Amino acid sequence: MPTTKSLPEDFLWGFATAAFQIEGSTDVGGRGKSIWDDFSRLPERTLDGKNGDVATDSYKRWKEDIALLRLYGVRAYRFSISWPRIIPLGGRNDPTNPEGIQFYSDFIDELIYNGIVPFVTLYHWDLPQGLHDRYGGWLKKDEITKDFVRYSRVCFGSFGNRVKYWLTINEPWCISVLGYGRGVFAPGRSSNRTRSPEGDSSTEPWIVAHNVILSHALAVQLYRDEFQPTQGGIIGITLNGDMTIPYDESPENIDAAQHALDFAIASLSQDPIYLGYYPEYLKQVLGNHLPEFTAEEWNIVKGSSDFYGMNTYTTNLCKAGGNDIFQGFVDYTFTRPDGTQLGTQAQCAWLQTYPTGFRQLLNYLYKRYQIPIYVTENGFAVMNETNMPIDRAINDTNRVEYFRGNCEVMLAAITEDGVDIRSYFAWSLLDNFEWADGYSTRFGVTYVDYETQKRYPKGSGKFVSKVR
Ligand code: PNW
Repeated sequence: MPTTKSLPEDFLWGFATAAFQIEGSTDVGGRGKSIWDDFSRLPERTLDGKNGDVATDSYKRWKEDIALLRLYGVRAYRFSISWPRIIPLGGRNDPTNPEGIQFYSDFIDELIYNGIVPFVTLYHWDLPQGLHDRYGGWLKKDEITKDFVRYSRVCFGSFGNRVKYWLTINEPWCISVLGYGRGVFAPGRSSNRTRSPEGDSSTEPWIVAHNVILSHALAVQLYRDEFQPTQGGIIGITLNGDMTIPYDESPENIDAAQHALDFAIASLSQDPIYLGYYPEYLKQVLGNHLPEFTAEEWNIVKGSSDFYGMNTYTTNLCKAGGNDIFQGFVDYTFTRPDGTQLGTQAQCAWLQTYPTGFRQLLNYLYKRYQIPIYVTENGFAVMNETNMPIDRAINDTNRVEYFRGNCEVMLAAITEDGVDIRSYFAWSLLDNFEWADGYSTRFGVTYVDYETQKRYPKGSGKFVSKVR
């Protein structure tokens, strides 16, 4: 078991959430609409047909959430600000909403009062619907970059005297591929016409990724120029990416695992941001569908993150010859050649426990980018937890095993491999609106009874609270 003695003194550990997944109260407090509001209300967009109107009611129960954080004794809390609460229509000339600003200001004060470090994400997928309607949101570079920078300015100006850790954007890959390629996340655009009346999966995801990266980089430039010198915080982006390993020792599958890494991890944002170029394999696959940055833009993009923000959940075995462009034409499986499973299966198909892969990925990223790593998400959804009686659900041994394994290898990566890791945020503080899965998949270390909104700490919450 990791102890206080083994993790660095100032290591930030705690739990993470995102505004749309917990707040509810979508039409309260002057909030504008986000692209997830209507999308989640459409038929068949979420597994259980539910939407984010109530979620875990955290807009109203925020003091309960902070009491939970205190109970777990965390050092830090990662949460996101809802753009449409700050600027209801979203745009650079639209009015700000004092009530929304006050909400987060009070929240931040209360965290600090309780000795909890706020770690704040500016954008966790709840784009103001107004911007999507006005000009197509993330598709329109000249508009979205300016609007995101103005939103960031309002946040740095309002909260930056107290917030010292900023994440611009959560997971460009999910925003672009799931929102504009597969069309399973808002705004649900896709070439698949049974899913979406509009969209072009061959071009839009790459345009969106490009604009997301540029918006991030411009917000960082603003922070560094105008706020960092006096506020003294750090800023970066957080990127999803899971480890990939070859299915077997055949040369084509060894290549496939590297291609998958190039595609899912290095490609869309990591290499551009940390190294200043795109990986060859990505250019090869996307050809002229990959928008290039101008020399001036590259200057802004390269080095635009003070650290590596890492969201990671699992490891995939890779086989050559897949037909899914979003995975770099590589097939993923959890079943080894001998028929055994890589790890314990989670409720979502894409997730199994595999600590060794987490350690490999930490080493791979640190070697490749040579920058401190902040683990900003890592978590597990126990199978069938939703249908269990509460007393069984809170006894979540598979989730405890997941965290035990990953925390052990993380400690080994720090102490034995010399990887510079500065934070660990378990996803998530409490069960919440799991996007397209609705409430049917639970990632929380706290069980939420959605009838009563009562919170019940699970075994995993108690376990992670001892990892420090
Ligand atoms: C992350 N995938 O999303 C998000 O940052 C969280 O908001 C979310 O609740 C959490 O992981 C658990 O899903 C992901 O399909 C969504 O590989 C989908 C994938 C990965 C990450």
